[in-house]
Amino acid sequence: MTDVSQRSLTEHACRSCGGNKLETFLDLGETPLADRLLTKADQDRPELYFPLSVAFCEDCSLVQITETVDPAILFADSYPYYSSFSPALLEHSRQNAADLIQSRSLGPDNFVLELASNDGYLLRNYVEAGIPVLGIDPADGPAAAAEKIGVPTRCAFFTRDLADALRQEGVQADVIHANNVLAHVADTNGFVAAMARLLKEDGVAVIEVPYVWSLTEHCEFDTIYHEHLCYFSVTALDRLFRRHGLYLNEVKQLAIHGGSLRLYVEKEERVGQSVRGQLTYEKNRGVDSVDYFRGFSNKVDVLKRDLLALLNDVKSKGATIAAYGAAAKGATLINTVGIGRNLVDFVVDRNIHKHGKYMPGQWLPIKPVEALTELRPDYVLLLAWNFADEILSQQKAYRSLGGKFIIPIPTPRIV
Ligand code: DWN
Ligand code: ZN
Repeated sequence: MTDVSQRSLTEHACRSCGGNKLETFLDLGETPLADRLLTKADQDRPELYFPLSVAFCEDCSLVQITETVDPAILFADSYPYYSSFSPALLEHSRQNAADLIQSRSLGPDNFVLELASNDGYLLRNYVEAGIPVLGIDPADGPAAAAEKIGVPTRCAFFTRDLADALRQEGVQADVIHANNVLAHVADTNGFVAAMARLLKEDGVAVIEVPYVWSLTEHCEFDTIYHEHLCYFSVTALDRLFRRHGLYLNEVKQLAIHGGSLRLYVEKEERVGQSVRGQLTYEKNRGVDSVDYFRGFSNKVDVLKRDLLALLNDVKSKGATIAAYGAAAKGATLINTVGIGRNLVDFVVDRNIHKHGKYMPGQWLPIKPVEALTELRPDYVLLLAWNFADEILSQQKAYRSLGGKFIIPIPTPRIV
């Protein structure tokens, strides 16, 4: 056990249990906001940087960043993330909805609510099945896109007050979806309590979150950024839900986003083997203790060093390098490793809302994907490595011309 004086305890209170025994185990320095893409207008004003440190709570096992950036800065105007630009994610969501429609015999008398419904990528499947829905999302662009495809959407942050107002309106949901949002909310307990307010007694909340075990095991440190306040284990989730009279009864491990959990949370306690087994799995590996996380910082340093060495090596031999995926994780990677225009000439992305903008911190220009076959860089650093299969297959033409991809995570390699 490290001497207490050497432990970097923070003055922050735990986002879940309020405890004060938080030990910082990874410090990524000060970084820009990962999803705040830059425009030419930003060239004349300083970019916002914030500390990016990760701590472990000894009381409830929650892994969390210590800084809370105002959500109005993170998510409101010009939030660039649109879920529908990923065919893999659309299929993943379609299957999720189809399974629930079938397993719970959902129909026109039922109601499905989604928190952080983005551009309607998931709820569209219920609308097509004739099932009443409501989406809630604070980003005006994606919310407007959802309405355009017939998904009723409230453009707002999901809070206790909004839940109370919706309950007054009679909103009670058979299914509540909340994908990649629980980790994003500053008021973690308020969000869970608000969800409980709108869930029918026999309803189910189906929640997807990135899995902290995947993050540490595959060194996915680039998925750490200011939008992601929490990094969940089953152990920490179980305690969080119980605090609000909810029970994590089933869990599925998913490959999406580098390794996620799909949680089935209900008001009746009937914890199944999938949860009991994962709790035991985590306990046996020490995921519920800070010792397990203490070695992670060294793993990150080795990956950063190896990636920079690989990029410098190909560059020193006269090669040209671009990048694929103007992803939030890509912003963390380029800014914590130090990948600037000295190494990478531009980034491509399918999301048209990102074209003509620049990557945070490094001002790498973002272009349409066609730039790869037009400008033919020798190498492409795959910032959206979590979609490697889909993107490598999509980029057969570039690769057939001799183009090579550099995949940075979990170990830097050329394919
Ligand atoms: O929690 C979050 C995760 C789940 O998604 C949000 N904070 C925002 C977002 O994070 P991200 O930007 O790192 O996620 P993605 O979805 O991994 O980003 C992939 C990027 O690559 C997007 O900009 C879309 C783009 N893309 C592409 O250009 N061609 C994606 C695919 C699949 C493609 O074929
Ligand atoms: Zn805690």
